[in-house]
Amino acid sequence: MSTLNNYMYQSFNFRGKKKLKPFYDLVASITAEEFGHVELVSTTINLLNKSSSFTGIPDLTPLQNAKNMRSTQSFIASAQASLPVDSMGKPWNGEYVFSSGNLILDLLHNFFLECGARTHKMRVYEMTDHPTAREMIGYLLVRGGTHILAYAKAMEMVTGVDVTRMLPIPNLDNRVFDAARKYEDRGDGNVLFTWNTTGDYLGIKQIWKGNHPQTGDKLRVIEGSPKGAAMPDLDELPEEFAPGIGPEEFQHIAKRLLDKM
Ligand code: MN3
Repeated sequence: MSTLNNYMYQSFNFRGKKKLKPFYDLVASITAEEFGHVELVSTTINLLNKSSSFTGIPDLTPLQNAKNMRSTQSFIASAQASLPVDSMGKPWNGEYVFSSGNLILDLLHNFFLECGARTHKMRVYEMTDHPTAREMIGYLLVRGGTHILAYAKAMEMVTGVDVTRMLPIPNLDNRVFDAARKYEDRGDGNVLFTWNTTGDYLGIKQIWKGNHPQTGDKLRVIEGSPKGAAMPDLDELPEEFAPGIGPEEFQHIAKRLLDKM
């Protein structure tokens, strides 16, 4: 949420888009990627909550497990789904957006934000061996790594300071993580996308070039978006009244019980 909204407002507010096109293109195209990442995390949360309840009439207490869940609110205010809150339920808010209008300061902030996000991902990875969670974290570790490098290279272009010498933060290679290794081997860590096929945002080629400072691999810009994968069709949850249209099974059970009364 923070990377998406920070880059989104910075791109909307960007001054000197023509003169500083590579930097505008970088912030704008990474915004597009972050939108996809929020959806990926949201989908993962929905999948992880699977089987925390059962389908049954209210008197059977089908949501009984929710009482002892960390985010009980997710079972009350939503149907066991994602909400823009942290792991303790504290809501995300607009104060987390930094859009100073100063390009170096914004790039520095974005670099910090991505390094912080990388730290959080690594810690959450250490908390769970759930394959769905790990798959998501492994993939995002690799993609987040490209964003860290992209902002480091952008800062180097503006200031001459070789920020890439600080990397990786934290100092641990992505290949240590089982779930990240295949994405590294596939070369996902060397690619930036334009998320567009009309020739816009190709200015990122002026920043994303040369070789990866850790692997030596050639950095590539791909015009367009990554291939993606099929979206899971999330099951209906009659016990949460979701989606609430045509939960046949639930209606039948309830009707049978009422008929008996
Ligand atoms: Mn990112």
